Amino acid sequence: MVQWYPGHMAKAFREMDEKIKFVDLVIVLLDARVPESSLNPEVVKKFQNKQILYVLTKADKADSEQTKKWCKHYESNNAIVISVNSKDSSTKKIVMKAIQKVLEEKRKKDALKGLRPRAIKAMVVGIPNVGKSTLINNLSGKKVASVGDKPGVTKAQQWIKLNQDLELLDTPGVLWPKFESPHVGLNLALTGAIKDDILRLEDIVEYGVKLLHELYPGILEKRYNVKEDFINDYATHVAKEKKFYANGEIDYNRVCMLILNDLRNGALGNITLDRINHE
Ligand SMILES: Nc1nc2c(ncn2[C@@H]2O[C@H](COP(=O)(O)OP(=O)(O)OP(=O)(O)O)[C@@H](O)[C@H]2O)c(=O)[nH]1
Ligand SMILES: [Mg+2]
Repeated sequence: MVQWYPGHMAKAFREMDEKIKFVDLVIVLLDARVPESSLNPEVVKKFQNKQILYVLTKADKADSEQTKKWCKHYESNNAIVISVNSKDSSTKKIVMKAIQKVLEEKRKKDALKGLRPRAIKAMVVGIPNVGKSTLINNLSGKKVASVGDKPGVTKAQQWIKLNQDLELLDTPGVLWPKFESPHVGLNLALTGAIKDDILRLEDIVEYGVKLLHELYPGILEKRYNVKEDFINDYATHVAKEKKFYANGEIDYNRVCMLILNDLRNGALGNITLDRINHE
């Protein structure tokens, strides 16, 4: 049994309940490269009565055409959606404006009731490694939360007071117990939300190679300087080109790590692995 939903994640998910009543807004982060696979259905359910801002992160690594389509898709369900590079200096302004937009209605209602505006409390949630802590650091202008390029960096909730008007709650990344399809798990493994020792490296890469071949024909061939039959025998081709052999045998592990890292760090170009099927 594949175990991507360990006990500490279930606990982190439950701990969100204790904060729900204190927050005005939930900021749900999705990975722009997998905007559907990274949407946790349990999170959607948990926060269905809350004001939500959706932020597609890592847009700088995603296919911009697809990002536009995904934003439109989620907006058509009346959601407020933005896409950002959480590491970019222009992002703070975009996020702050979107937060105001989400809370506009509530503010008007409060004003009519004669209530004075209070500090906004927002909970930042999303799958592991999606960039929650990075975004919080960007908004605060200094390193207040630990970040790292692996899932499971944030271990506990942490309130971060940005100023008199806004407080953010950083939370540990959570997945959900049962994926709708194996593709979801593989997409999340490819983009780095699931720890690398959970699924077989070769299975992840084999799936990734097939998918990239279908969605972006030619990008793998171009990157690895190979032409024929890449899809059926990618390991042989890459090993030959890169001289990845150990004791005269193909070093599969090295081949797979190269492709996986190239995909994750953007060396293959801007890619989005989820497609909207019903346009
Ligand atoms: N290119 C790019 N990298 C990003 C972006 N946002 C985050 N990252 C990188 O993604 C990695 C994970 O970022 P974190 O902020 O630690 O992610 P997290 O969601 O807090 O992860 P957990 O605490 O493990 O749940 C880091 O290497 C960040 O530099 C983005 O918008 N663009
Ligand atoms: Mg974190």
